[in-house]
Amino acid sequence: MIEKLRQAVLLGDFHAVGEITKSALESGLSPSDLLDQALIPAMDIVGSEYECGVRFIPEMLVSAEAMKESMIILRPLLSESGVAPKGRILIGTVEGDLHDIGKDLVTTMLEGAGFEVIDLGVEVSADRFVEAVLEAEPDIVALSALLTTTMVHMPEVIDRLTKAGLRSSVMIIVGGAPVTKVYADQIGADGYADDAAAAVTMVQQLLAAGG
Ligand code: B1M
Repeated sequence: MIEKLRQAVLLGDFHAVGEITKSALESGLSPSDLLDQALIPAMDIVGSEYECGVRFIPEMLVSAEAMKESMIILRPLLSESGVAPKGRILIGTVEGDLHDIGKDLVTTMLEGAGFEVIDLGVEVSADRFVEAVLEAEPDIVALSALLTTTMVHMPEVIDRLTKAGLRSSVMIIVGGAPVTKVYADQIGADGYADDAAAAVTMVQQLLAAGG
């Protein structure tokens, strides 16, 4: 079942992805089994094939859309919680970057852990983050970037928040494939997480430490 799902994502077969996801859940596999063993590994293969020149952007997009078909089914299961919000998180993918699957996964896991999440979407400018912080007064701002060329917008957001006098009222966490703990420290972020589960732990730790 796992292998079938991985193959269906690789082929970008939307219909099969939906059907296999449902059957796999019925057969007792958990949403995180499907995510960790089929969906994320499939996207890693897609990325490697793109890098090697055997896959092109439209094919990469078709696989991403197929993965989303599965996520539509998995998301409510991953975010089942029923607990009162433990804090408010503002999340977005930074300017120039339209990758949203990882950000959406972080959002889902945070919601599942009982946080209220306001998702600003993709290609979010530093100014938009500042505006949204003023409007929503979140506890934490979460920045995602998937490109080495867009992660440079993370310090820009931090800088803009500082200039707007808002830096001390929010904590900032960063993540995404090219982002590292060293980079997070360099740019003055409060936290870094390398996957969605770690993002939940990081948010919990920061809120516990910050009171
Ligand atoms: Co893009 N792409 N892409 N792409 N793409 C990558 C990222 C790439 C690594 C592929 C490769 O070359 N091997 C490469 C980046 C190289 C680099 O900069 N280092 C790349 C490139 C080059 C590009 C374009 C520039 C291609 C081009 O046009 N020439 C272009 C850029 C467009 C743009 O953004 N302006 C582009 C376009 C696209 C598509 C539109 C076709 C599509 C995105 C569709 C979508 O998101 N709606 C796409 C895809 C699908 C990928 C790969 C194949 C898969 C990304 C993904 O969804 N992974 C990717 C290769 C790869 O990652 N294996 C690739 C699954 C997802 C669950 O993982 O997003 O890493 P990820 O999220 C993880 C963690 O990173 C972390 O938790 C998540 C869950 O565990 N995380 C956080 C993410 N955000 C976090 C925030 C946190 C904490 C953790 O706290 C705030």
